Amino acid sequence: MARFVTVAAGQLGPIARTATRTEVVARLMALMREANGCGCDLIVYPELALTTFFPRWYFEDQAEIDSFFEREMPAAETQALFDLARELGIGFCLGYAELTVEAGIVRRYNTSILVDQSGTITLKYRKVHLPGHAEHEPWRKFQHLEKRYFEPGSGFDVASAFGGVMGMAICNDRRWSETYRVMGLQGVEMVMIGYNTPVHNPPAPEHDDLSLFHNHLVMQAGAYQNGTFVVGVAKAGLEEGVDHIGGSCIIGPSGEIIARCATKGDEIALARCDLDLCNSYKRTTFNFDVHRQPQTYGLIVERKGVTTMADGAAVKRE
Ligand code: CDV
Repeated sequence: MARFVTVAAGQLGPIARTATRTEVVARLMALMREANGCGCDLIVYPELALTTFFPRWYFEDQAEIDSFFEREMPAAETQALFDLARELGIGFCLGYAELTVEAGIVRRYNTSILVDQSGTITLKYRKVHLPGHAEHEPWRKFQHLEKRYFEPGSGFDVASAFGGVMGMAICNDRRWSETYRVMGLQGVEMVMIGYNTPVHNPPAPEHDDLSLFHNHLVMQAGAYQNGTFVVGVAKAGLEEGVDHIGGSCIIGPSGEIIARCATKGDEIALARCDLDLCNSYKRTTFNFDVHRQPQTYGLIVERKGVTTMADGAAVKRE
């Protein structure tokens, strides 16, 4: 029996700093209703989908920083989204800033959850690759303080849900081949990735014109090389003076984009994904059991940065 998942990329346009959770959740619910009306089983929302992208600002007041975080999921303002999902029988993937207390220590993560059609959280993922910087860098047009406001998560788990093997990653994770391969080794069939990507890259403005190209390049490569669907979903448009790419899309295991958003506002793009299409890639070109040579890949986990050989001696590249 074929395993179809009809999935929507639930792209958001900008969220103002003054927007309340209730206002944002109303927008998420409108997209959910639209996706449900189109027969979707699942809708994927962006990274940090409940607030503006706050790491663009340097804050000193911890209470102000914490105002962007969720202490509970669902909480009073987000309960309505869970209720609607249960009522409609649709699942969702949602990114948010998570504040939790572990053994008496406050932890802050950039998190995504996968919620099934009964409104139950089936998988939680905490962003591993946190981009940007930890200190205030006033020379930038805007900050990217994820390394200050979050700590990294610890793994790329997958879950059996929606009739397949589902995984998540968040924004910068999508640029790292390790992200997809760790899930590929667990048989992932659909990777859901929310993102907030400014068009302008302050340390490398020469990349600005390539932002959309790089967005699709990495997700299409990750999909093909692991025989999986990838759903990439933007918070797009001009948010608090910073322009963010759109380009939300659904990619098949062939690496081809099979659906994509056309605007930089609230919009869904959807595809009926036959998860069994993954098998053709997983059993042939990317049959890991047959073709991988893990005994030659040791450096990938042993070494973090680049060491080059200069004059026969190992030299660490700064
Ligand atoms: N939210 C992100 O992780 N954004 C990064 C930017 C800073 C480059 C990204 O990889 O899209």
